[in-house]
Amino acid sequence: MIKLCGFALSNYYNKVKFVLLEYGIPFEEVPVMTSQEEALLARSPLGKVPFIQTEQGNLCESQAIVEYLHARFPDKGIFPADPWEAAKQRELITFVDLHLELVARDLYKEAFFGGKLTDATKGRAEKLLTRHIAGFKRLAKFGPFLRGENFSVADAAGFVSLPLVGIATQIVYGRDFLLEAGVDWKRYVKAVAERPAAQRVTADRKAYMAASAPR
Ligand SMILES: N[C@@H](CCC(=O)N[C@@H](CS)C(=O)NCC(=O)O)C(=O)O
Repeated sequence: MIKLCGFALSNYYNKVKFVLLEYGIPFEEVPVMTSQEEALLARSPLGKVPFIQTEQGNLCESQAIVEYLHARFPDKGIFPADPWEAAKQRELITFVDLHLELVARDLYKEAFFGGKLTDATKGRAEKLLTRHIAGFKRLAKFGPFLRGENFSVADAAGFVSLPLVGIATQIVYGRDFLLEAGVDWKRYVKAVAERPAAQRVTADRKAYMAASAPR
């Protein structure tokens, strides 16, 4: 059985977990923390999570994992058969993961971990996010899902990462860049949260946070 390694606070871990749950693929969760220790680097070359353990070896990078799951379990329909629709879903995932979340990630040190960012870092992130959010808004349908009326695998990425972009910008700049640009991620997250897979991901994340909170 596939082993999903990481922890329930990680958005990329939760993206893969959401896909596994949503498409009914059996898996086991194995708690692994990020680190730069050789033992982990041998399994996940950057010491990041998530990675999966399969009969053939370890595989990291959430999107590579999702693509592997799609190829290994073709009857689960993670991506649709129509090449255009499948590509549009991949396009959205790239926007969420690369153009939004990865840029907002530079803000997490100050937003979530008590650190301080330089004005240069804040300025760079603001410039990029402003452009990338405008692009994302042109692409995503929010009808209520990213591709329109129907849930798609792109929503696994949107659900776990859009809140981080909104919350991090709100904390660092005092303005939620997504809401400000007219991307109502709160309404979107509510719609996706009706799915049992999303509910499980959220419940496990909350339980993880409660268990690791200082007493
Ligand atoms: N591109 C990677 C990103 C994974 C990632 O950034 N994971 C975070 C946790 S959410 C991590 O492991 N951070 C530790 C580090 O950067 O060393 C993916 O899609 O899986």
